[in-house]
Amino acid sequence: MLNLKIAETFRNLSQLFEIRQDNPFRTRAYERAAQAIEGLNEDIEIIAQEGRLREIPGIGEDLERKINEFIGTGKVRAYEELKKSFPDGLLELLRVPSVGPKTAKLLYDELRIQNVAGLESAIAKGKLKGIFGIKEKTIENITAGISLFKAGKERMPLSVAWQVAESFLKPLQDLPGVKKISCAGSLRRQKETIKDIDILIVSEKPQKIMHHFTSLPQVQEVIASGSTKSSVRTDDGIQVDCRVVMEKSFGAALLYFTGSKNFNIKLRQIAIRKSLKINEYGVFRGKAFVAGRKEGEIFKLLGMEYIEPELREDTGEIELARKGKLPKLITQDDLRGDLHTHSSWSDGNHTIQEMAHAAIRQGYSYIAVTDHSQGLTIANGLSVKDLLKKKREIEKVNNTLRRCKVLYGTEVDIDSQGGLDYPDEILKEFDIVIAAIHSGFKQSKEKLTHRMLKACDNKYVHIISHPTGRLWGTRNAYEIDFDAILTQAKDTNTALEINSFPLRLDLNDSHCRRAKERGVKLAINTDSHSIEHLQAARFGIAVARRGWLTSKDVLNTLPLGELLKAINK
Ligand code: DGT
Ligand code: CA
Repeated sequence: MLNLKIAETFRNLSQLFEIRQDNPFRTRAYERAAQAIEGLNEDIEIIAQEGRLREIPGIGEDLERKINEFIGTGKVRAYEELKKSFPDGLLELLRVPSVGPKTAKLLYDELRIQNVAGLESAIAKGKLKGIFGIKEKTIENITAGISLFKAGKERMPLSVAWQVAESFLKPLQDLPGVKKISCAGSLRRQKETIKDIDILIVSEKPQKIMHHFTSLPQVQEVIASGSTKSSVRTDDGIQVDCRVVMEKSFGAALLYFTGSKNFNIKLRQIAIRKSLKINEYGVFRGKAFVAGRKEGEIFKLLGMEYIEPELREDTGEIELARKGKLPKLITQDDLRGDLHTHSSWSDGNHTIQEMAHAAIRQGYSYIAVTDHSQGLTIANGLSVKDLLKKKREIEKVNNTLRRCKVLYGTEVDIDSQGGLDYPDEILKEFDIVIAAIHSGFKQSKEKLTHRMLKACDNKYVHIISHPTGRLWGTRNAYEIDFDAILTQAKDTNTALEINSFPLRLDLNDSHCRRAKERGVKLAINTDSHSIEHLQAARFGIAVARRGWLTSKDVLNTLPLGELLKAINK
């Protein structure tokens, strides 16, 4: 899929324009196009083939031509030309959080810093100190940004890993001779970040499969190629390992290569106690093969229930499986609606009606359109006057719908003191209110916690959205006293959100588990700014499953009537 590459090209163009102090409208248009393309859940080449590029928000004639040029030639000439007038490492430098185009230009003009390595060494030598426009705090932020940047290079987010994995799984599964195919490793466990991708195949013609695998067009480098195992690197630098196994060993191999390592070790110890030996080929008693075809038969032989991949971390699941007491994990089919989305009333790309129809296609029976509140002008927050108009539009749309209801909602901003951006008499008019912090992330832990506790305390607030503010590769979670928040959420009947947006995934799996233990409800929302984003619910579901959640722990698995009752208790 070229989606991410095209988005990256447009983002780079936008940033180079900004450094050059080009027309700000053009600069923003490229950034907006990059965001829209990143958010697509469809292969952009297919959209182009079907002549639908202009339907992507922000794509006009010029960008349509550039996308087609990239699909045809692998490049955008205007970008290649522009790049030549800047040092090579400059774009890498711009990937560092806290280094925007202005800082990058300053660093280059003053110190001739051209890449991340140069920046690191300049900071170490104290060279940034005293440069006009760079404060002590800026240096601290850049230093933290460098470590985020480096961590982001080592592991990719789950959503990116799935895109890459699918670009391998799809062509391979259709090959004659492929009997079974599955991903394994951290991807199958749906961890939030993935180092490399593991694929397992059952086939009687391993060499043919290996040949196809290593010859796929996205493969840039073959790291190792054997008769049943090969490793390649894609043009994005991502490693993919593929193994072909025999059908009778498929379950054992899947179990072994899914891991986690700690889980495997514990399982092996249990096997030994039962005088069994377990490895990637099967389960053996002495030399006799006793099981291996399916994971299920191996778990049974070890005296335990089937353990879902997301639980396999050796954090208590094995013990529960032996007692037959594992939780029945939530699935995507359990979701009945989305409680956090944006429409074109604030900063979303689609109308309320379009969002509602997308929700119906997703099989939902409700969707809350929770546009931003008035103070968030950067996201086109709604004034009180606009709210009335929006409410009327929702009523109109609801009159045309039978199977789905649009809920009148807001994502109200929590201000720097914990106050809310609409007064209570406005808040009480909404069907659903979610509250979130959008600024002042650098406040102390006490202050941030206080803001959130205060927001929970407002009786009109139903959900706290993206509670830790983490943005993958860009911003670490801010510090909060999560235990205090759980107590307050429980006392005030406030739910906490799992924001499924791929670069947030906030709360994370361990937060979910703690919330569940304390009886705090969660809501799995997408924060959609476009109809395509609704499908990101699968990533929130992944977090919820890793956090041991069942459908009972999640608010938006309830039918509408029960949901409204539950939030207004
Ligand atoms: P990653 O790639 O860092 O995101 O995480 P994984 O879990 O995919 O790790 P990876 O790719 O190194 O290995 C895949 C699975 O293979 C791992 O989850 C468990 C199994 N495995 C790897 N090395 C060992 C080992 O030394 N001992 C045992 N028992 N299992 C291992
Ligand atoms: Ca792996």
